[in-house]
Amino acid sequence: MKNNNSPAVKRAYELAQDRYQAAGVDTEQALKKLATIPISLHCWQGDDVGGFETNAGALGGGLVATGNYPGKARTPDELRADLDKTFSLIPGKHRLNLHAFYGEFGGKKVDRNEISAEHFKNWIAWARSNGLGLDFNPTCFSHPQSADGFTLASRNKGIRKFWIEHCQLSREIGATIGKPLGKTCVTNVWIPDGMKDTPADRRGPRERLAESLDAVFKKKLSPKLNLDSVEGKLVGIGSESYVVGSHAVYLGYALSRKTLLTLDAGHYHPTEGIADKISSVLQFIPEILLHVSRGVRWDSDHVVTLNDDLLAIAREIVANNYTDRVHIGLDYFDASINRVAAWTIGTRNMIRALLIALLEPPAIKTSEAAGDLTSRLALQEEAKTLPIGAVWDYYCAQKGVPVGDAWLSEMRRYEKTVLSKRSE
Ligand code: RNT
Ligand code: ZN
Repeated sequence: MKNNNSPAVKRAYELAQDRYQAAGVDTEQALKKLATIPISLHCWQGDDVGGFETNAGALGGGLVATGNYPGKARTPDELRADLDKTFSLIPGKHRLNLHAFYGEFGGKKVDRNEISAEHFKNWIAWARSNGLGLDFNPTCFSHPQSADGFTLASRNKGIRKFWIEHCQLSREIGATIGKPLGKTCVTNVWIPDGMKDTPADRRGPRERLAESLDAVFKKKLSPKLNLDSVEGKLVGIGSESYVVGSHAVYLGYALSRKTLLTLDAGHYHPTEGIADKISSVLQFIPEILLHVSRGVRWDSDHVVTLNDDLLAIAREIVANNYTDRVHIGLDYFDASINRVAAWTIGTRNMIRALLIALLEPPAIKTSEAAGDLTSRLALQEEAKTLPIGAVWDYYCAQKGVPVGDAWLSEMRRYEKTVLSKRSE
């Protein structure tokens, strides 16, 4: 049951509206604003970071998608169909984040340093007809040239050159994508380079990385079409002792070279969140990209849940008026549950967290400004049980997507009629 026109949803909303109004919050305005914030869904949740290259190899770069839930997308058409389904369960207009190895290569071997926008023309046409924006990523893993765990920071000049070319082409594709969609593409560079055990030289690889990145970004592209971002990391599988592209490296790089910086929620110490970093780095960097993820004990890329970390991230974006400067992307991959559900759960949570932030009673901020920290804490705690659910349900109904857990039965229907017909 879709429940969309249920009078109960409307009634509950009207009661909630009164309640929020008493707290100084205009729910209509919050919903209007919410509709303008796109979330970039990561294509790689749909097939366990597999990609569509001819003779694709195993997943590399220390990335692991555990689980073998049936029905994963095997072709670009299947992945798009799964995304169509997912987008029909999520309120608002959003974006898709593509990785380079999701190109359509027509059964031919097209190496990473040979890709072009031509290989993404179906994605562009699909995004266009659905009013979606696209983002892009060079794929610097799962490839023989990254077999020893090094790419842009490799000692080997030929290997560095190969990945520089791949990243250069990726940016060009980003810019080409940006044009027909009329929406800027954010191209994010993440590389796996690092060492399992204690390095003897921490400096050399970082110098080589900076030099390679300078070559990658040498050509100026219009920021209206493409924005470049760099993503650091603390540790990875196989890079437990040293990651060349640490947070500090990329913070310095982004500041000095004027690129965007990507903050991935799973890429810091286990108790270190990214929420506090948002207003820190935005003092000095105009725009950032987020990879909203959920690490459980390590960078495990679990499906994003509505936990304190997520609420804090959304709150920092909204409370500081950063919605134009923060590009919100998701980054997780769970192969142990239905993949359409994984996308839907995480994205609905991201939007829900933004809504909660938009509904924050203004008295929280004003009490702090007045030095009344007692009221600040009291109001922060009271705000937690304001009728957010009624506003969220109404938003879903307004946007024509299932209310509450009604999306689950729609997803099950899709699973039964489409996903269960797929075999490996
Ligand atoms: C890896 C990074 C990176 C990848 C994707 C697939 O630790 O988070 O963003 O997850 O590029
Ligand atoms: Zn990431």
